[in-house]
Amino acid sequence: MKRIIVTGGAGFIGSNFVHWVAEHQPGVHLTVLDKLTYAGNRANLAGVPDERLTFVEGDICDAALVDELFSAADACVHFAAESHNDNSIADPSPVVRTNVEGTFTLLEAARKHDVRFHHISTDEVYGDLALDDPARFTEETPYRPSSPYSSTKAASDMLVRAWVRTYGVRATISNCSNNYGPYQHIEKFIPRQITNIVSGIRPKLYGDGKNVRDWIHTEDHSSAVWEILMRGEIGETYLIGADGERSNIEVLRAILSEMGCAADDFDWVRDRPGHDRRYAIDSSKLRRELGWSPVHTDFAEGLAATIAWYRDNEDWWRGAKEATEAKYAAQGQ
Ligand code: NAD
Ligand code: TDX
Repeated sequence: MKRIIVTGGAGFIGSNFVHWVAEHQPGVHLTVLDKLTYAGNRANLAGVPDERLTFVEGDICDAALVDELFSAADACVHFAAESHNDNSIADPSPVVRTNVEGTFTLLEAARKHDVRFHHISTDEVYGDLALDDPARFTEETPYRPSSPYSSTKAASDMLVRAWVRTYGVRATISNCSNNYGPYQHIEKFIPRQITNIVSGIRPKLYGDGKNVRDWIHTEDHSSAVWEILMRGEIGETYLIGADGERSNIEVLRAILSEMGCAADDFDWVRDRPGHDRRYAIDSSKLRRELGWSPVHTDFAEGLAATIAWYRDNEDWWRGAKEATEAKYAAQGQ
């Protein structure tokens, strides 16, 4: 696989994947297809050598463009999505279009041109777990999505499975837990709190702060996706996670402490409607069958590096801060 299309490669996880491949996999050429929505940023790809990368600004729902790109590709790794739950609750329309219709458009091109397809999905398709439930999600957990965002990700997973079985499309799916690291949009939990503190705004915690997310460093997500793309079994689903369960209040207190603030220096705000309580991934299939394991196993260290990145790259996020906070303020968050 020498020619790989990366959809959503100017977003958070997609751009980290492009950097990871450029650094670790010589001989691979990447074509990024990205619409550059509010969440996409061409600057996320700065530093990737020109000869390794072609950047195409465009929409994954544009069938003619997608067909042209797939006619000259060996594989596609599909990251592009409307990825934020709060936005999907405020306005589900672009979420349904990009996540469902966009995935359909890509699958049709993969079918026509026999392109290997890897679909990036989320643990949120499984709904949530109770805080005291000993269970974690596995590949066999039934789908039970809660939000407009997670329901469209579930729908796109179902399309992929149907295109494998009906048309023989060579596809795999991965469902990953919450990512953190550089280049994450400041609407998301960890970068929002870091950039709030840098800006003199108090961090904002939803509900009772006890909701649990299972954190993984985005570089570990990239290495797992690469293993699945190279050695995963067609038609299979792999869960990606790094045993990183933490409550939101625990993560916020770690940020406050690392940034020299008092433990109660934050505001409680309105909860997210339908807020999932807990996510937890059992990634033993991926570890057992493909031999993958995470490198970033020290969350405190990964968080400190992420805080340092946002402090050092204020130019990257400053322009989006006011509008992001105004949107949250209008929602009581
Ligand atoms: P992001 O919002 O940071 O980036 C999404 C990218 O997709 C942006 O560059 C945007 O411009 C692009 N895009 C959006 N609509 C498009 C369209 N119609 N055509 C072409 N490009 C379009 O998202 P992210 O957090 O990097 O998530 C990437 C993928 O990983 C998504 O599929 C998401 O569901 C999945 N995922 C995310 C997480 C997480 O913690 N962020 C966890 C598990 C899975
Ligand atoms: O200001 C905040 N305060 C707060 O308490 C924000 C923005 C969030 N939260 C809470 C809500 C969640 O319990 O923090 C948790 C994490 O929130 P998000 O960063 O919005 O992530 P989440 O909703 O868990 O979804 C993320 O992980 C799974 C990604 O955005 C999805 O794309 C991915 O599928």
